[in-house]
Order: sequence, then structure tokens, then C-alpha cells
Amino acid sequence: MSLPTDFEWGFATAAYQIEGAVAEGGRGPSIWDTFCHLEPSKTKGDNGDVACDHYHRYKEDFGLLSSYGAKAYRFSIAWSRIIPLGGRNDPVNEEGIEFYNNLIDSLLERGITPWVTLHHWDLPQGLHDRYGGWLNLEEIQLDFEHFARICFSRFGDRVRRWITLNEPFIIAIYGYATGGNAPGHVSNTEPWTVGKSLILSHARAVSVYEREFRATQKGQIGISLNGDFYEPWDENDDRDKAAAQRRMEFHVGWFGDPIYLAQDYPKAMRAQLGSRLPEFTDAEFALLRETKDLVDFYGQNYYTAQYARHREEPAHLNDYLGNVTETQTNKQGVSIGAESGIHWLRSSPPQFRKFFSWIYARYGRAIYVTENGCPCPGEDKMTKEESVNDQYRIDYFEAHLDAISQAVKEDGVDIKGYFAWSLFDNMEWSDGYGVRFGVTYTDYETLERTPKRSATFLKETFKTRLAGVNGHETNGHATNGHKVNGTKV
Ligand code: GBH
Repeated sequence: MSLPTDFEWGFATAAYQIEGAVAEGGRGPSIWDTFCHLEPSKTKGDNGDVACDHYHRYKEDFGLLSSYGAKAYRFSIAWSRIIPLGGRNDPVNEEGIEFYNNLIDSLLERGITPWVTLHHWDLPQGLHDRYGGWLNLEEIQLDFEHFARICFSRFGDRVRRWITLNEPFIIAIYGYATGGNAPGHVSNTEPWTVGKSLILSHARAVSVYEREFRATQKGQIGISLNGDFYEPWDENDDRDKAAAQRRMEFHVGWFGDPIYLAQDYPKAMRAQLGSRLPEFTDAEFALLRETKDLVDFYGQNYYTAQYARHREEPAHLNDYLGNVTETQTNKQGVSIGAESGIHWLRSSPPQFRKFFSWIYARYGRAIYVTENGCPCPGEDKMTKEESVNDQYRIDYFEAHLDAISQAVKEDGVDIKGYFAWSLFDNMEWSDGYGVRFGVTYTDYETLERTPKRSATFLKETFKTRLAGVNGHETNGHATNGHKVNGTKV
């Protein structure tokens, strides 16, 4: 179960989930600050005001990263620390720039490669108030472009890996269809408008990077999409097979097809959503064509898989799944995987492996796993001593890393890196602090961090996997005659 020796690996986090210090260093409010202070609470009474206090403790946290052997670290920039009001004509906050400069420098001093996500859900409240944020296609893409340019110009001399957006599907659907995430809108038109804004904002950031920075900075840029892998509920029913495909097109293809193929949204989406799915103009298609081959990698956040069952009746107006019913057991009653500490996540490594082939066949791009992880069953109720003994998480990581090895060596998929979610337990958005995804236990009373066993497991397993099966250094090529690593099969 070896991996190429140059395989990148580390841990991922997001600004709002860990930083705290929301009113310090000149930071402006984001839609998540507002959302977490609504009454009655939509976030289990929790908020990110303090979170893990990473803002003040990042040096200690990077000590942990080093002790875990991480080669890379994925974090996000809080837009409202850089531009407190968010807009292209608003002042830049030098204190915010300095915070991220220090962060980047201390990573580099430790030999850890920074992977920077420009936007992980914490839209400046100022832009939401001014023009509706992602709902205003014309304004938001210009403001995002400006924000991206500032980040490239101020950090790009040292940052060589950029992720434009984290999970546009979640931003659009949970923010504007279900209302489960900030800004909490419930609509059956807004998510599709927001989706288009996200696609074009991404493309503009890629274009700016190409025109103004790539030649000197020589970095790479991509986007992180999320999506489960779907199996047919009845494997003998063609309608369920089609439902599984359709579901993945609604999840991944919605963004992947325009971004990586410069194509319109998947046909199944057009068919179901009609004019609620905004068209791309000729100029917008030109931008997508210009940028599609400039996106260096495909980032995948993967947590679980599900079954998809077709529905007889026409799609409901509020449907965003592709008119399927999602289940965790199939027609025979077989579970998609072992239950974790959160209802939506069951450990599904075989589907992880299948998903890589699905993505690679469709987009043919180098893949980085930009998030993967889980909470252990019952972990929300555990003491520290119980939580650090996280055998379920160890098994989960091991099986998912095995799936990556198989996808690389046997299926010929070009997978270049892996980020475990997350470095430590943190603010799990609408689930608050109860749900623990960390390889480090966070005591939210004292803010003490304690490594869980899974942190040591990852360090050891990558040492072994990257050294090759027999302990010999490998060049990343399988010895069984199959071509791997970047060679499409
Ligand atoms: C990622 O989202 C995020 O990028 C990261 O910030 C987060 O901490 C991590 O996952 C762990 O959750 O069935 O209605 O309860 C993953 C996307 C969105 C997937 C919510 C599961 C379940 C919603 N997740 N979804 S529900």
C-alpha cells in the first residue's frame, strides 16, 4: 500500500473554525459571525468568537504539525481580516496581512508547505449587506478577483499552492437553499444564481493568477469540490444507476463541468431546473475556456458515500439532489459503511476508490484530496482520555489511504496529495463544538491541545507508505508493469 515518494500530505483547517479573535487585528465581521449569534441559535448555541484561539496560538499549533511529520498544511484566509468590509474600493487591513505573513513564515521555517484556501465560507458581512454577497453576480466576481489579487501579491512570493474556493456546492445549497449555513436563506432560485457567481469568481481568480503572477511566482491553483460517491440503491435497476450518476452530476458536475471542461452545466441539471439555472453568456464561456486548462489540480473533499434511488414523481421545485432519494442502506439492507460519530457519515473507502476513477475519467486532472476525516462514534460525549484513543478514526484513515494507493497503482489515477480533516477539533459550523473531527483533542475550557492516537498513526503510516512497500525508496511507479502517476489509462 505504498504511495509515490513525492506524495504531499498534511492537515487541513479553515479560518472561522479555528482562529477566534473575531474582533481583533482589525478583522471585520463575516456572515458566519452574524449567523452564529442569531437568536434562537442555529449553531447549537456555539460561535467562533474564540474557537481554538489559533489566532494567538498558531506557533504552538505548528509545533504540533511538525511533531506529526506533516509536509503540508492547508488553511484558509479570513477575507474580512484582509479587507474588513470586503470590497474592491474598501481599505486593506495591514494587520490582517501581517497575521497571515507570520503564519506563512512560521510554516516555512518548519519546512511545511502552505496550501492556502482563499475562501472557506466566511464571506465579509459588508458585502452581504451592501449588495447581497454571492447573489450579486456582477459585483461579487469583481470583489473576489480583487481579494484574490491582494492575496497573490502579498503572499504569493512564498505561497505556491492556492485553492480558490472550498466546496461551492455547500456555499450555494446550505447557505441559500436549506438555510443550514450562513447566511441562512431558504430559496429554490438563489442557490443556482450563487453557483454561477462562485464559478465565475473562481475563473477570475485563476485568470488574474495567470496574467499577473504565475510567471514570477510559479505556483499552482485549483478548487476544492465536495461530493459523496453514489451507488445505485438497487444495483439491478437501470433507473437507480442513472439516479446515482445524476446525483453526482448535481454535486460535482454543477461546478466541475463549467470549470474543468468549459461546458454548460450537466444536461440533467438543465433538464430539471430549466431557466432557474442561469445561462453563461458568450463572454463568460470565453472566460471559462481561457481558464479551464490553467486550473492545475482538482481538489476533492471526501467523507462518505450513499445510495441513490430514483423517484417516480417529477422533481419537486425545492429539489437540489437530482430527483433522487438518498439512503445509507441499499435494497438488500446493506449499509454503505460503519457508522461514525455523525449521522451523515459512514466510512466508505471502496467508494472513495471508485470516485477517483469517476472524477479522473471526467476531468483528467491531477487530484489532491483536500479533506478526509471523521468523528468517532460517541466522541461528542467522551472524556479527553477516551477521545484520544480514537481507533475508529485510525481505521478510517488507514482504509481511505489504502483506497488511494489502489486508485493510484491499480486504476492509474493521478493522485498527488492528501489532507486529513482536521488538525484539531474545531467549530463544526452548524453542529458547534460537539462534533470532533480532529487528530488533536481540543479542551474548549482550557484550550489545551492533546494529540490523539490517530496523529501518531498518520505520521507512522506515511513514513512507511512513502518509503515503499519493502522499505525501499520508490520513484512512485508501480512495479507490476502498469503505468501510473499522471499516465491516463
Ligand atoms: C466539510 O464540509 C467542510 O469543508 C469543513 O469545513 C467541515 O468541517 C468538514 O467538512 C466536516 O463536516 O445531513 O443536513 O446534516 C463537508 C460538507 C456539509 C457534508 C453538510 C455533510 C451534512 C448535512 N458537509 N453535510 S446534514
